[in-house]
Order: sequence, then C-alpha cells, then structure tokens
Amino acid sequence: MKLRALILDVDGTLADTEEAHRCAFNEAFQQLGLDWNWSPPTYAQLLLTTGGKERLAAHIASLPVPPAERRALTDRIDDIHRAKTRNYTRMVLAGEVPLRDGVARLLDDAARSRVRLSIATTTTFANIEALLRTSFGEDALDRFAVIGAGDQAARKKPAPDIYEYVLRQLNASADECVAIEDSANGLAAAKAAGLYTIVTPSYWTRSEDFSAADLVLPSLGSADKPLPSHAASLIGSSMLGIREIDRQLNAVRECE
Ligand code: XBP
Ligand code: MG
Repeated sequence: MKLRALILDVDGTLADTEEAHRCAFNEAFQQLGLDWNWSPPTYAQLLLTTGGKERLAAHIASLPVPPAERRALTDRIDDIHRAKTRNYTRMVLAGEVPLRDGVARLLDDAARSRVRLSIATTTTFANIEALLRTSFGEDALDRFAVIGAGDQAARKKPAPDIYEYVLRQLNASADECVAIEDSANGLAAAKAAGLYTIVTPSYWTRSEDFSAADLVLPSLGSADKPLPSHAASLIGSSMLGIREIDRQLNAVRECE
C-alpha cells in the first residue's frame, strides 16, 4: 500500500495556536463591550467544543441570563467571531504563532517523496491562510492539494465530515492516507473516516485519551529536537518522516 497523502490538522498540530485563539477571543470581548474573560482553565474546558462559533454558543448557553438576553447574545456570535478572527490573524501575521517542531521538515519531506499534502481543520480559512503564508511565504497554499476548513463541513470534529470531504477532493481512499492530529476530537474524526491516525498532543490536549490512535508521539521530532528514545524506538528514528509513516502504515495495512 503506497502512502498517497498526509491529511494534517491545523490548531495544535501545525502550531500550538490555542493560546493565541484564547487571547483573540478575550480581545474581541473587550472590543465589543462584553464583560467576559476566558481564563486558561475555562478555555481548556470550552476547547472540548470544536469551532469558535460553536464555542461561543456553548459559553452563552452556560450564562445565567434571561432568555431574551441569551437570544440577543446568540445573535451577536458571528460579529464576535469576525472580531476574534481579525485579532487572531493579526497575531499570526506578526509572527506570534510559530510552527511546531518538525512540521516544516515533514512538509518538505512529503514534497520530495511526492506525497500530497492536505488539511482538515475546524478553524477558518482566514486563519489557515495567515499561518501558512507567515510560515512558508506567499505561495504556501500551493503546497496543499486540498484544504478542508471550518464551515465546509456540515458537522465539525469529532464528526468525520471534514476528513471525508478532503478524501473526496483528493480522490483517495482512506487506507492510502494518514492523518496527523493533536486532540481527542480530531482523533475521533480521523478514525471515523477510516484513517491511520498519528497524534502529537499539544499543550492543551496532553491529558486527553488517545488510546484509539495508531501512533502517539510527543512531536514530529527534528535535528535540533530529536524524539526522546522511548518515542524514537516506536518508529526506528529520532524524527517522523515519510519513510517512517509509510513503514507504519504498511505494517498495519498488511495485517488487515
Ligand atoms: C481547532 C478548533 C478551532 C480553533 C479556533 O481546530 O476547534 O475552533 O480552536 O478556530 P483544529 P476558529 O481542527 O484545527 O484542531 O475560531 O476559527 O474555529
Ligand atoms: Mg487540532
């Protein structure tokens, strides 16, 4: 079975973005005169709801307010989210959200190995564009055969919709592709789509349950920051590259 494509999650996988998202939300609340402030523990809980707009709705649903006020706040979700996205993209474009370790190396390796790159994320396209262009330059989007983002999926992760959309656009079957994720919601979505799934937990998801993952590594590893020996022993290398992913995928597919 030849590995044909990688399907990469964005938030927490390409970059540890959620602290910037949290600050962007709080800045939007101030800009719009809302007396909300999401602390890290509150945000960690809210992160279990994927999608910024859905997260806002979950927060509003938790507020002890009269129905009329709840409806009025709900009507403002799109405006709040637009302000938050402006704040977030400003932070990303200012270089405040670096890629995670080994991401740039793996993408280069995929290009050399003629393995297509794609994205399956809950976040908005504007956020992806800002992160990719800041990280890889103006033509960064051209490196990806398919980008599946945000509202393109009827149901957000943990539903498989966005992964199924990307597989259709790739015209590839799940058993020829590998997903890379950071969260339990993302893992559930990728597995429900039938994908071999590698998880590199992020700061915000490190205590989640990844028992359904095919492989869990602390990061992708790089020359500067090689994987620790226990993780390296799982893949026979101090860095996860296309060769290692291909080997892992075939070891599983040959047993099926
Ligand atoms: C993580 C999410 C997103 C971000 C916020 O997406 O759930 O909602 O937290 O981005 P990923 P938006 O699938 O990449 O891990 O406010 O644009 O939704
Ligand atoms: Mg993620």
